[in-house]
Amino acid sequence: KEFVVAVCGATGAVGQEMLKVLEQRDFPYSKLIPMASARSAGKKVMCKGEEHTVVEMKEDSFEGVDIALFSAGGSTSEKFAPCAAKSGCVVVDNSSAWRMNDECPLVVPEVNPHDLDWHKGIIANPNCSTIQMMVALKPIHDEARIKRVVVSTYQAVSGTGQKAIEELENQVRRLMSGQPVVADVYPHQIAFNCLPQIDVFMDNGYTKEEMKMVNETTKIMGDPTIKVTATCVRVPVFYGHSESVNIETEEKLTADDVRALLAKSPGIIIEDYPEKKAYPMPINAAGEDATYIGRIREDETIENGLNMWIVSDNIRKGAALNTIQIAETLIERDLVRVP
Ligand code: A2P
Ligand code: 11C
Repeated sequence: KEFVVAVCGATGAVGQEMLKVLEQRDFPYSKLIPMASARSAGKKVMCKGEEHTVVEMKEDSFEGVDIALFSAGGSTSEKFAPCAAKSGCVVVDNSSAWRMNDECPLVVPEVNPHDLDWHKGIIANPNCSTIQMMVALKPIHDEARIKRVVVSTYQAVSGTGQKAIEELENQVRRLMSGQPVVADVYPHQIAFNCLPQIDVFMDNGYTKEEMKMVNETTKIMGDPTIKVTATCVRVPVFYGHSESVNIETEEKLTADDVRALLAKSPGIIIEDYPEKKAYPMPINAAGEDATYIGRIREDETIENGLNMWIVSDNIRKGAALNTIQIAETLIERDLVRVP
């Protein structure tokens, strides 16, 4: 069977990557409808060698659409996803709007595909930094029960969207030619800098991005007892989020145990050869599908502790690819319908 598929936010950083992933995986659509704001109506996008015209997303745009892949920002999803679901279209939403809603499964297909079984029309795609950490942590949790996670992230500007990619490019160019820089998307210069703020600050002193990692982890793992604390940092990298993760487990796992376990787990490539100076780096993960894991070590300061370094392309596994893998899993499980 083939499906009518809408890509909502088709002109954005993630939407453009969704079109690439649909093509690369030969996703079974009979019709593709790229949607964006009125600003982009009439623009052309390509998929599977065919040109498609972008249409303005409106409340009645979803009649006859089977699957809508949303990446057009939180407020747009809040407004349009319910309209889509009401007209019988299954929404896979990449924004943060629906993630913690009890009616919406929050899914990483390698981790909790079974949660798709109870969807009611809107399925949420987790935050990019959460997704790659889940791919790495799930096999360890199943084997040794994770008690606590301490994570620090090094996140690429593409996570913010197309305008932020351009801002880093422009700032680098201006600085290299001795001109003053303008910060518009970010509160400070991002070129040659690190910003320990991603998204807005909350009352508890953490940022919203940090709290997404905390809250989304327990929902995806289906285990409220896992404790997570996070520090999220924006770095001047275009594509690929990196994470330093410290894990405390109930049972003992050696570094060799973890390497063997993760090497046979889905979606993971181990790159851990210190003698060859080989470890995951965003420049190598960019454009790839896997989550790369290296620097696996036992934490010598506690009884059952591990350290590792996790890198993945935030636009692919962190967004477009995971969204499309969710849609593929819906098809496999015969769940492309709104109950
Ligand atoms: P547009 O290009 O017409 O503004 P990014 O995350 O890279 O900034 O991309 C955001 C995506 O979401 C773009 O495709 C953008 O379309 C789309 N978008 C933003 N606001 C709306 C809206 N109100 N209705 C439909 N699409 C929207
Ligand atoms: C970033 N993780 O890198 C964010 C982008 O909740 O979907 C994704 C924001 C979200 O800036």
